[in-house]
This record gives sequence, structure tokens and C-alpha cells, in this order.
Amino acid sequence: MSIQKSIDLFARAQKSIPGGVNSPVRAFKSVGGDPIFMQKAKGAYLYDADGNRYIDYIASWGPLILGHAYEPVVKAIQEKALLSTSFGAPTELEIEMAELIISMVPNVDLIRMVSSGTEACMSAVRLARGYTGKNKIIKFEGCYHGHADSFLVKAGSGLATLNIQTVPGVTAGVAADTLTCAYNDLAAVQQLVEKNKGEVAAIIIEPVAGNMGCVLPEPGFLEGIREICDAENIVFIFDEVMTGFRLAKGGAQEKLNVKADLVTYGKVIGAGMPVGAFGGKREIMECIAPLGSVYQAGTLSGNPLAMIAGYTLLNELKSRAEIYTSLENKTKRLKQGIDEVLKSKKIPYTINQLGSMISIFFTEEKVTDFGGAARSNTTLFNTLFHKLLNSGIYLPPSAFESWFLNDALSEQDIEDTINAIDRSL
Ligand code: HOZ
Repeated sequence: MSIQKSIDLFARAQKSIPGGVNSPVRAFKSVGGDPIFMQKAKGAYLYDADGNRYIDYIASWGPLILGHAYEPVVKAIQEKALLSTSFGAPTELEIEMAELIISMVPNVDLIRMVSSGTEACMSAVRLARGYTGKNKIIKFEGCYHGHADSFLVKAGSGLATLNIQTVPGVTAGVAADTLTCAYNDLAAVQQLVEKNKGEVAAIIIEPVAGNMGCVLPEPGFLEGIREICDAENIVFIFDEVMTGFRLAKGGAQEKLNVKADLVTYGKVIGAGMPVGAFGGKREIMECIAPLGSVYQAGTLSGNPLAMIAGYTLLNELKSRAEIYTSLENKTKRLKQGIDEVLKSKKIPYTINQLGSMISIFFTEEKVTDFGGAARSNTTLFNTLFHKLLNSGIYLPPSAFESWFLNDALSEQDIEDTINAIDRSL
């Protein structure tokens, strides 16, 4: 297959955009080669600038649960755009959106719209600090909560992909307020809290991690943190940018039956449009301006195009609960197929999967934290990535990102993917 147009576009992009991309993982730096430039997508397929078709396992990093260019969403955006692309004033649609989310997600009394997952997490942490009057936060190695200063400590996603340990520009003071420990290490959380008694405002976590590859919480881990937070007046924040409305209509809180105090969402709230949100307990959320003095604002917050896109998607997810079963079944079939292939080839591997999130790690060990993910054979992942790309299958261009399935994938797409993996390795 020719990717000449992508090669030319990348050369051109590097003259006007840093590294030729607007988000680092897209540059293919860790997997090698030139990034593929996309032109359009429909359902389960991406089409690049040369017209090549790819089965998509990213779904725009999660939100396109029903596939690309889903007709009801596109139609709703088109109709809304005729009424204005932005008001900077309240609209009824924002109330409908808040009501819809509150009806779908447990433990959310009030919700505030923002414009990205980064903004949502950054605002939730500020709110937790304002509410508790404490400064420090605990995050987990390999978790990624967007690119606000406080989160760029031992972070996953692009930082893990590009092996960036310390980020110039983040002051030592800010970094010192972010404490970290290994995912799934409850004893380490307890010790950090003890050592910083009365100083920890929040513990923020991806309840199922997707930014170090897919890593699941061990039984009792989230429940244990919940108990610590209750005992120490610490705000427990679930970053559901990836898991929200994907693992279940009520996200990881529903799927894993653990309560968060605050929850953050990202692009899924806008069906892939630029949007995010944070919400949770009334008592905490009432500290936000204009009710309280924890300040947070944005002209594009509650943008009508993002709202109608998200409302249309979420409404459909609410009324068609069977989507989650069908997504999980497809993902389980993919897992089973890959299991058989890798076993028959005697390649050491571990597959982590929950709902429609899945990752392969080329290692014998069980992967429960970033250390385990980092010890896997990423060179083999990179080989697989390129062989699949050449077979028309688009995986995340990093061993440290979860794959996301969408409902438009057919059984044949899954079988084709399994067969391509078989041929590739
Ligand atoms: N950091 C994002 C996924 N975890 C990648 C964003 C993008 O490149 O679009």
C-alpha cells in the first residue's frame, strides 16, 4: 500500500507544527516510521490521505463508542450549527446534558462542563484543594490526567511513550505537591498518607488505567483507597476520561461498584468533540464559582455543538444498554483469538481486558502497574504495530496506550484482526 501522501504531508507539517503533530503520541516516535494522515472515517474504519482503509482500534482515544461519523450525531451537529456555533451565555441544552449525565452516572449531584479532559482534571484537583484546605495530591505512576503541571510527574501516555521523566517548565514547588506510588500498591498509598498526615487533598486515579496500556485495579485496591479517603478527609477523584460511558453507562463507578467523590470526563461527553466535565458530591461542587470561591471558567464550556453531539451519543447509550454487552463480547472474542495465536507461537504475553478496553503486553508476568508494562517487550509491540498497519489495522502507536473497540466493528473485522496478528508474528 502506498502512504506517499502521508509522507509528504508529514514533511510539510514539520515546517509549521512542532514535530509535525498537535499531540506527541501521534508522531509515531516510539513505534518508528512516519505518522499516517487521516482524511475521513466512517463506522469502524479510518481512511488515510492516500485512500487506504484501516480497521480502527483507537476510536479517537475512546469516545467514538458507536463508531465514526455516527449519523444521528452528525445530523444533530449540522442542525445545531445553523443556530450558532457558540453563545458564551447559558442554554437549555446544557441543563438537559447535565440532567442526562446525572441520570446515568452514580454519585454525581452537580456537574460542570469544560473543554477537555486536562481541564476537567486540573479543575477537579483545584476544587479538592479548595474544599479540603490542603495542598498535596497523590497520583499513580503511569496514570495520565492531562498535561496540567501537577500531573506531569511519573505520567503515562505520551510521557511514558517518549520516556520523558522530568518536564522542564514544571516548577519544583508544583512537582513537590504531587506524590506518586505504584498502581495497585495499597500499602504504599497508606504510607504516603501517613507520612503526609493532614496534607493530602486528593487522590486521583484512572479506575481502569488506559495510559500505560490497559491495567486493571486488583480486587480491593480501589475499595482500600476509598476507605483511606473517608478516614482522612481526602477527596477521591476518578479520572473517567477513558472509562466514562465506555465500561458501562455509569462508567467505572458502576462497573466496579466503587464510589468516587469527584469524577472527570473528557471527549466522550462530546462524542469526540472538544469537551470535558467534572462533577460529584453537591457539598464539594458547591465550592465552585459562582456559588463558592474556587474559580473555574471558560467561554467554550457548554458549547452547543459539543453538547448536542454528546447528548445524542449518551442518550443512545442510555437507551441501548445492550451495546455494552455487544462491545464486551467483541472484545472478549478478540482476546480469545489473540490468546490462541500467541500461545500457538509460544510468544510470552499478557492480555489485560475489561469491557471494550484491551492491551497486549509482550511479557510473561502479570501486568498490574507501570513497572510491569515498562518491562514488556515494546520492540515486539512496535513490530506488530507496523505489520498490522500494513495490513490495514490501526492500533494506538504506543505500547503504553489502551486499545478501544467501537460498536461499528463487525465480527468479520475482529476475525480479520486475529488473522492479521497470526500472519504478523
Ligand atoms: N494522550 C492521548 C492518549 N492517551 C493521545 C492524544 C492524541 O494524540 O490524540
